[in-house]
Amino acid sequence: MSDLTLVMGNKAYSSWSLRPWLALKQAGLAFAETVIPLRQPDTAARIAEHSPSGRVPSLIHGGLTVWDSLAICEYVAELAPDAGLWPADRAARAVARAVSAEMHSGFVSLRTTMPMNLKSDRKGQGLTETTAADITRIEALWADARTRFGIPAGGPFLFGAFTIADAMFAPVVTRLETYGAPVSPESRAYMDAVLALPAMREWIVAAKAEPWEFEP
Ligand SMILES: N[C@@H](CCC(=O)N[C@@H](CS)C(=O)NCC(=O)O)C(=O)O
Repeated sequence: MSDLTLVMGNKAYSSWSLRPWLALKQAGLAFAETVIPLRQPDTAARIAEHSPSGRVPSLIHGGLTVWDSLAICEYVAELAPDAGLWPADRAARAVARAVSAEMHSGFVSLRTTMPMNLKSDRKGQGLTETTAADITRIEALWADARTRFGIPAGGPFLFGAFTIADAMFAPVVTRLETYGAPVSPESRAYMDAVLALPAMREWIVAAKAEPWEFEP
């Protein structure tokens, strides 16, 4: 039995939960899941039992609670130092942290008009002017990381092998897929690499099988 528990929203809609869940999976750490379905009458009360911020995800490790998706990813990287969740090269690692932070604090329009929804196909929806600008920036950021670090390192992800930066952008990948946003062939190849991860497939299959339905 693992002493790690990830308290998370349900998989169809909780984009923030996907990030640390994927980092834990890619690190090969065993963990239990406590799933709290979002937008239910008791959601807030149930989250409050596990997270001081009133938000999920939250990672429970013995007596320690770590809330916030990026802080959890950082903690997972420390728990599994051999998993390479940050690039080994200092410059690559700095840029990986910068793009992760940019994702964590930005792209509000994309989040608003293209909320993560793994239960429906919304091709052609959500592409406002401001969301298109967010996507332009994301594609530029992906291209820069791939050109300077990912391609030279020889892997399909932003910095070559999978890192926390890819975990941070995994919900963006599902959004662009769900809403059918037009992207470059290079972005498409990166998205396909993320979607092909066994852990991503596992998450998406589980999300589609969930009983809870609403329109985020
Ligand atoms: N910055 C936080 C944001 C977490 C967040 O907004 N989580 C949403 C679910 S995806 C939440 O808990 N919402 C509360 C609710 O729906 O009641 C993080 O990175 O973990």
